[in-house]
Amino acid sequence: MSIYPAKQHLAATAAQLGADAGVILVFGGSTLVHPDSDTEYEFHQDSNFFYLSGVNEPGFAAAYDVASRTAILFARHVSADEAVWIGEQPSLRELCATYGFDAAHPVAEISAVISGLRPAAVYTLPESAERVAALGSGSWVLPEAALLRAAVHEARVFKDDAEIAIMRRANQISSAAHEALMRSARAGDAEAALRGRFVGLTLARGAQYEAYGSIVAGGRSAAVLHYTRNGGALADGDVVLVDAGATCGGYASDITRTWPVGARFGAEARAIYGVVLDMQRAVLAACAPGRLWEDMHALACAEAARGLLRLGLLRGAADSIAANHVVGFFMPHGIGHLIGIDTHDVGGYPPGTPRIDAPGLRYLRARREMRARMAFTVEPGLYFVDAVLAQARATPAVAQHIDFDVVARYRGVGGVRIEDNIVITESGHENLTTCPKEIEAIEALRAEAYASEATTVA
Ligand SMILES: [Mn+2]
Repeated sequence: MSIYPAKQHLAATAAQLGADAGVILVFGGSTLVHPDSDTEYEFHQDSNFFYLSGVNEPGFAAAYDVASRTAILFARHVSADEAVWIGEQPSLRELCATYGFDAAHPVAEISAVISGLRPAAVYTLPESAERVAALGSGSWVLPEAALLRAAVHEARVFKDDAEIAIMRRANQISSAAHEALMRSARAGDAEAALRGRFVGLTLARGAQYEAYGSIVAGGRSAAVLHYTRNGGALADGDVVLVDAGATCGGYASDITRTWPVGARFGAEARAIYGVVLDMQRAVLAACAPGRLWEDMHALACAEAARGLLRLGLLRGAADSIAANHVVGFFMPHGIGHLIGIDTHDVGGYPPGTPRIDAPGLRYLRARREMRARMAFTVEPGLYFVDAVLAQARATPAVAQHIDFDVVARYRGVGGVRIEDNIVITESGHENLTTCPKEIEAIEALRAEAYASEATTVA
């Protein structure tokens, strides 16, 4: 595998910082142990540190001398005793080559190496501030840690070619696993078993771990947006919502597909699925540089209103439905979020950007103009959440637009979400997610699941 472009990320961060001198110095994460035990938590690197170093090991630090553009890695000390358990650490020379740094030293030498650079200032992140202050013992100029944090976040928003290639791979691996579930799951399967299959398939193809707790929600459970209990079983006649994505090479994927447990969608599920698919198509067609992310949310709501009016769940004038945020009671989340090293990636609300306080919109995780190299999820959904519908009923301006008798007929659908990951390009966007979402394609895969069952029985 090619070298992670950490040095370019250090330079991009320095550019965002607007400083032409000084040193960036940051510490990575350490291992954590369960209380009163010697069992370690699975190690997850600090995301900002990973971006700046490419190192996915505990106990490291990294520095960048802005003026000379020198990247310096500080390697943890592995004693002979520790090496028995975790293996030998590569030499400093090997670490330099592996991570693309100009120099490497043991962490014990940080203070001497940094002081030797006579830095005008030492920029660090809030998580590292205390340790950096202690190492400088009063002799270093330490600007507010929020400055570097804002610079790293902004640099992370724009993905370079190497990052896009990794994200494409994460999406391919996760998409293939979603497709495998569609072609194999059967009524009676435990939700947890589908999660296990997803994890097994993605790890087998080189993924590191789940990017987030997978959601496998059959029937009414899909009305719980973050249903990670996965404690039920798939029932014939239901749809199942699978929101699962693997992290590969440090980058998350976040994909949702919703499909029938039986071989075909029932009438109500098919109708709602069709509306959600139209919502996603409308948004994807508009994703391009210069467009505002909150306008994508409005576009999805307008398309949803059209579909729900056609089906009779809504009634009245489209402008009044929009003004009263009626669709927010069926899609109580935002249209999508930035994605990268973190599933909900940094930079959605640049400093000073307020949230919009309206149903659905208040959970929008990004408000900014789309620009090339930004990566987003596009995840429209429609849900029948009893508590939210009760709120709608109790709000006359909203209730006037809803036919609750018709809504009751759709309640069993639970919820439908379709989620893809995209990267904005100069002319539009690239969709990184490759698994099927058209109704015919999904039903063809579901038919395979039951065809193989027939074979097994015979
Ligand atoms: Mn998402």
